Amino acid sequence: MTDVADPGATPSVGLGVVHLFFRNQPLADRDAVLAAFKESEAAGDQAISVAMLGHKADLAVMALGNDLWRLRRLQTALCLAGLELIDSYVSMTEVSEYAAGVPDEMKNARLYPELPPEGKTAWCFYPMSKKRNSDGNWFTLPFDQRKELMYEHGTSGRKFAGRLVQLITASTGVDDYEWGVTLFAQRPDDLKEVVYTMRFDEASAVYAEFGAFYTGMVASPVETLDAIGLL
Ligand code: 76R
Repeated sequence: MTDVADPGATPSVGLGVVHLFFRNQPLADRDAVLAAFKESEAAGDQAISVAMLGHKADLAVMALGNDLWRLRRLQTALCLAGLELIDSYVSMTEVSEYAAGVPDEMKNARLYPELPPEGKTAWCFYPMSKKRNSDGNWFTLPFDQRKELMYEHGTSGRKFAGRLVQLITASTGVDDYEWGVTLFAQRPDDLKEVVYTMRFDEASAVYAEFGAFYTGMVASPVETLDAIGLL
């Protein structure tokens, strides 16, 4: 990571994260898009490219770095390359308050993940919040009860060990939901199965609210641009 000058653009711990969703455009400039990825990588950031399925987007770029100005520069470069930015999500890496007791190594993997995980190219992203309604309010539950529910959540999640990596990034106060959920899996049906399985955990069944789901395959920028027809 390079040194950072503006504290207002630098999380005191962890990394800034931006998920950018683009539609390919007839006049987009392939070389300029590839140069934007290179510049981001050279600056020490991670920018993961994903070839998306369906109408919601053609290309997703998930970028992580400790200087939000650099993330902004990547966004600018991709827009100037002629891609149309059609959706986005802003968040930051964090260690969940329910994981405060885990070993430092696990905390570091949450705060400073190295992405993408090898062999896990099936990808999805969606934002989620915990309910704050009269029929269920996560935030009025005592901490011990929330911790117990998250323990149940973690236990069902660990059944997918080896098949799937979750990256939860926090967005309370900076985007419309409370977290961004990014999943990297071996197979597309792992994505479906983990989300379905967790629906039965009380923390999700009673308290979770979801935004739009996005799905695609992680690949190198070159492969991704080939796949979306930006030649
Ligand atoms: O960090 C850890 O691995 C400790 C256990 C754990 C925490 C604290 C954990 C494990 N999660 C945690 C926090 Mn998760 N997770 C989701 C979703 O579809 C849904 O119902 C929700 C979307 C999935 C699929 C998933 C998978 N998790 C969180 C939080 C933050 C809550 C907070 O801080 O208040 C959210 C929003 C969330 C949502 N979770 C796991 C998984 C999986 C697969 C695991 C096991 C991970 C592993 O063992 O590596």
